[in-house]
Amino acid sequence: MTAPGGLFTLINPSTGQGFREVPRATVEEVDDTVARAVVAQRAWAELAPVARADALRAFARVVEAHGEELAQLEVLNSGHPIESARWEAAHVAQVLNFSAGAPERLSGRQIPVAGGLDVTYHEPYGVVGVIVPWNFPMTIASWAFGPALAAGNAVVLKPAELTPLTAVRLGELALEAGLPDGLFAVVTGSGSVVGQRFVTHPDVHKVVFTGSTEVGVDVAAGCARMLKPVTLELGGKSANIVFDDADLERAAAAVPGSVFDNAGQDCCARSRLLVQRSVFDRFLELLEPAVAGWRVGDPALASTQMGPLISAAHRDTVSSFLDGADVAFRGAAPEGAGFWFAPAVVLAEPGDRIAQDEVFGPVVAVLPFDDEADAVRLANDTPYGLAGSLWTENLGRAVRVSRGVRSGVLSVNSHSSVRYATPFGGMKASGLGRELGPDAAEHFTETKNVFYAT
Ligand code: TAP
Repeated sequence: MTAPGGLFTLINPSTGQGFREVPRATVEEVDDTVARAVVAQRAWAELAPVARADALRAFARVVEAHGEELAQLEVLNSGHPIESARWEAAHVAQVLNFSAGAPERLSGRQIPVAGGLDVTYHEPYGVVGVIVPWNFPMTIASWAFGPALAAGNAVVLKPAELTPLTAVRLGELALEAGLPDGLFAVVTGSGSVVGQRFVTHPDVHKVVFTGSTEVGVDVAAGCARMLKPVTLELGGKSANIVFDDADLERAAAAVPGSVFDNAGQDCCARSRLLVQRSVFDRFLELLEPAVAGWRVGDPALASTQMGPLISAAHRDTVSSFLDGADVAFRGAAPEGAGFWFAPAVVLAEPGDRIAQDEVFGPVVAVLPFDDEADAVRLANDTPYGLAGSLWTENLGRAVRVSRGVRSGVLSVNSHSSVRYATPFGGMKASGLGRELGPDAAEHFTETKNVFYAT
């Protein structure tokens, strides 16, 4: 295979072996794709809302029919355990089906004014540029392309260079489902070339960026220079708060899933475990067997709960967090080829690097707290504000603490964060704007007000 911008070799994180080459698009190729998207979008926006809804449902059906294929691609390219990857493929179809309800519900308003009729319309932006990271390649992409298409936009999607395969396949499946050529295009390549071109291209009218806070700030600054709206889904350092009145057995059993899921490469990972001092030792006793029982290994096996990290370089970064750390105990991981890393539970102080910075790996920092006010103070004591959990049997406390923690997504006696029907996004350095939920499609429109004199 040859490509004007060169090729990038994909590595299977379970084996460390290269298995495929993918083109790196040039700026000229991005520009050609955007030009086709501009044409496709005009026709798409003129379709009857019910026709856009039908087209998205057809896309959902094709994704469903290819769910196993998409899941297997994610196992190969990203090292996700097969059961997680199956959930992810099904979730993409659910997001499309949910988004298909939007075109016929994006109604404007009729506002009473003197001398005529005043009406608001939800107009699509035009072409939306979507930049996604490598940790959940297909689900995160769908949170943007589903509602953006529903609202009448075209989408150009840039997957992370490390994990483009499911995005590329989704682009092909959109065509198989009958979506017009150019309406949903996937461009592989680097962030500094393809992603940046989305930021600077005058015909890309909105950018959705999911990734690190550092790059997100640059993308937002570039968009500001173009007066281009941007949605940012960024990093996290979420707290999992366990009060002494909680069901401790249940809370401890849930910890591994809350932070080691996807090998901790999850923006919502509850990577700070805050435990009330009166039950601190007891809780760690309950946690140790739960961590030891967390099954790390071959992602192709249905019994596997955690696969490898994404790359050798990322494993080095994660590993550096354990240098000099007070490791309480660790789980198991395979030896040999592949970017394996045994889950780790670390005792930490609030100011420690491991208690402040996003690790993006299967490492949890445990800290004691004294009372409710202390728990809220500690939970808010990082620049981030994406997700979090609290475990308590006291309803009043659940209400007070969930209102006090500055995070976009919280769960009580649970560590779930994502549902296609509910809003998702971060506060503080974790982002700007919301995805998913009842208003998702509206976020891909701008309001036009028209006064008809009578
Ligand atoms: P980044 O390095 O920020 O990369 C994210 C995406 O941005 C990739 O597609 C990357 O392309 C692209 N990119 C890099 N530099 C760019 C630039 N100058 N202009 C435009 N695009 C650029 O993040 P990552 O390491 O892939 O992902 C991990 C981070 O994402 C973590 O901080 C995590 O918390 C965050 N994350 C947040 C969420 C939500 S929903 N809040 C979800 C998942 C992940 P290439 O890498 O291909 O060059």
